[in-house]
Parts: sequence; structure tokens; C-alpha cells
Amino acid sequence: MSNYFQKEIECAPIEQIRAIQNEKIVKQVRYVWEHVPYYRKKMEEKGVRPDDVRSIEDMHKLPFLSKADLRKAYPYGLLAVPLKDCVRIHSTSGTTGKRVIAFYTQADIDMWSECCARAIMAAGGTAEDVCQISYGYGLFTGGAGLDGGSHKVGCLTVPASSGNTERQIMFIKDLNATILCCTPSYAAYLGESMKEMGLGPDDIPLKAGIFGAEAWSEEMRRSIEETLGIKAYDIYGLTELSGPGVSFECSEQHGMHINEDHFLAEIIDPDTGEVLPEGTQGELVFTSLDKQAFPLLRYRTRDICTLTREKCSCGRTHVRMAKPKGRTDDMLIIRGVNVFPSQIETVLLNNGYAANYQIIVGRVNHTDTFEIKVEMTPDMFTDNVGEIDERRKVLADDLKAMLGIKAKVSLVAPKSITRSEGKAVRVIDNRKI
Ligand code: DLL
Repeated sequence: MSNYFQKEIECAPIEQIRAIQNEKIVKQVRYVWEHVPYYRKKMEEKGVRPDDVRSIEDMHKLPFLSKADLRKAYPYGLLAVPLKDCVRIHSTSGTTGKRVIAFYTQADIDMWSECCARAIMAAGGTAEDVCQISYGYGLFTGGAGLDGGSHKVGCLTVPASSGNTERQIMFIKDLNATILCCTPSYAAYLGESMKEMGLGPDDIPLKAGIFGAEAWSEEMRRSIEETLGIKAYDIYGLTELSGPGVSFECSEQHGMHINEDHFLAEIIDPDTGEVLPEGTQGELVFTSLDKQAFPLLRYRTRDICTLTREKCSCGRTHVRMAKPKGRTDDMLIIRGVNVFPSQIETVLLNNGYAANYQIIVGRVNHTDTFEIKVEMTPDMFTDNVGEIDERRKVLADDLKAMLGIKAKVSLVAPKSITRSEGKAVRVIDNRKI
């Protein structure tokens, strides 16, 4: 059985993809110039006109858009169609400053659903499947995006949304859910709760999970796959570009194929803005090639990753992005050293811990303090203080080897760190800088 939603595009020769992109970019740049005065002004400031962009080779001439631009233009400044042509908005959970609001026409929603349908089929989904969507529904794009994809594939869609963990498990069992969509941290929590209820992987019908919206490591993938008895697929996206489904993993589980007929990716040096060659790590920049309501050209995602065009044995030809390593704004600079939460997660999982941890950063006498609170698993938990301290020392050493700086490590009781039903909150930065 085919696991492509649109094989002719997903597996098209690269020349054909390039031709599609070249045709679309010329149109899209002119469209934005004519309909988005905010971006037109940026182009004028840079001395670029639509005629200067004849193919994707000319992308570098265009100005970048950043989250700051989106905030400045809030709420309607980047809208390219009359409001009466929009049918939906979604919004980021933005913890700082103004939220970003993205607008969609019906055509934008259809394109987005197709991207998510490609992701579901790549994970083995068919019309025979029951797809339980446990991403939040509402302003967050996770629920609505995968819901649209699930309908396109023809799965029986269970719009469970997030929360109410016992009910989630009951639905999985009673409705024979075969595909689960949620954040990886919530998938891990569901697994943990299942164990507590005395349920193992053989007691549930799930075969695949489509997990994204936050960074997660290979170790976390293996742990979830084992607990739930599934194959776990990564999915990436962001509200500004539509939501989940900008890219997705195939059965190779080796990078996420970017839906290149809709989204053009570049990697840049985050400091200089210079475009970097394939394979080099840098900041991911996206251009939406055919969005109508909220078209973004050269949007800086702040996600750090690499791209590869190496042949993929699944047959898809679209460029793959590595799991984002973190975000430029997630990256903590502690005593001058760059620290990514994902590095800590890798060490924890390699040492047999679950990924339940919190990073607490502060500043005392102009020096950064750095604490990592880590939950023990129930089988590690003991009242033997010496044993716990021994364990703590081993972990502290491994963390220091990975991060290059020393952290105060404390081991805490199972379940004492608050669980998230959506994206996990890992970092508490108390420094006032
Ligand atoms: O998180 C959209 C989404 C929903 C993606 C469900 C996948 C599944 P935002 O809330 O706007 O949108 O957050 C976007 O989340 O720039 C990344 O930093 C991060 N992110 C999303 N997917 C992944 C992933 C949704 N698979 C921001 N791995 C992005 C790592 C991810 N980070």
C-alpha cells in the first residue's frame, strides 16, 4: 500500500520541484509587493523590486522578516487579503510581548491540511486508521492542523484535544486508536500514566505517533516507542507558516521532509544573515510560496538546524531538515557557555531517567547560578540517602562533560515536577537581563 498522499509531488525529480518553486516565487514576490505595504517598504529600503527576483537563486536579495516585524505589524499589518476573504485565525502561545496572529483563507487551510495529510500517510496512516488528536484545539495550531490532515486521509478522527489523561487512555483502548498525535512530552506522560494503570504496550492498539511542537531527542523517541509500542514520527511547523506539517518524518526517521512545493527553506548564519551551504548548521528561514492571507517571505524561525538533499530511501525527494537542535532564543548562555535544553535531555535519558526536568538559572553577585532539577523514576526512588547522592554525582559529572560547565544537580521525587499537556516548560530564568 502506498504511503504517499501526493506521490507525484512528494517524489518529483528535483528539477521539477525547482521549476515549481521558481514559478511560484516570482508570483509570490509580486503578490506581496502589491498587497503588503509593510513588506514592500522593507523591499524599497533594500532597493529590491519584484523584477529583481526571477528565480529562487535571487532569494538572497530579499529582506528578512522576524518575529519583531510580526509584533510591529500586529494584528493586520501583514495581511494580504481583505478580512472578508479570511476564514480562520490561529495564534502563538507567545510568552513575551504580543502574540502573533496568523490569518488563513480557505485555500490556505486546504494547503495546510494537505501538508498534514502527507505527514499522516508517511507515518502509515490510511482511511482504515483511527487517529486520536491530543494536541490542543483552539488558538494553537496542533489540533486543527492534524485534524485537517486526518480528514483528508479519511481516518476516523478523534478530536480528543489535550488533557484528561485517563479519558485519553480510555479512548485509545475503547475506540481502537491506531495513530496518536500530541507533543512528545505529553506522549511520554501518557506512557507513564498507562504504566501506573498497569497497562503495557500490548494492551493498546496504537501503531504510530506523530509528535512535534517542541524539541525532543532520539533518546526520548526510543523511550516513547518502547513504552507505547509504536513507531514515533517527528513533525515540525510553526504558526506563522500555517502550523504543523511544514515538514514531517517518513519511515526512515532520518530528518523531516520539507513540503518544498509550498515552503522554501534556507539556512543562514544567525549573526550575519549570510546564506550557508547545504549541511551547515544555522538558522532556518522559510518563505511561503503560495499562502494567500498571511504570506511571509524569508521569515527567520530562530530554529537551529541543518538541511540535506541526500537521497532518502522512502522515495521522497523533498529536502530534509534535521531535528531542530533548539532555538536561538531557547539557547541559554550561562557563564558565557551556550546550553541547549536538548543536551541535558540526552544525558538524562542515557542515564535511565525520564525527561522530567527543570533548569533554573539565576544571578548572584554578577555570577550565573545554574541548577538542574531531575525527577527520579519510581524504580530509582529510595530512602537510602547515600545511594541517591551517588547517583546524583554520576549524573552531575555526565552533565558537566556534555555541557562544559558545572550545574548544581538535585534529584527529586517521582512526579514532583509539573507535567505539561502541551509544550513542556523546561526553563526558569530568574536573571533580570
Ligand atoms: O508548535 C506547530 C506544531 C504543532 C508543530 C504540532 C508540530 C506539531 P508554534 O506554537 O508556533 O507552532 O511553535 C513553533 O515550535 O519554531 C520550533 O521552535 C518548535 N517546534 C515545532 N515543531 C518542532 C519539532 C507549533 N518537531 C516552534 N521539533 C518552532 C523541534 C519544534 N521544535
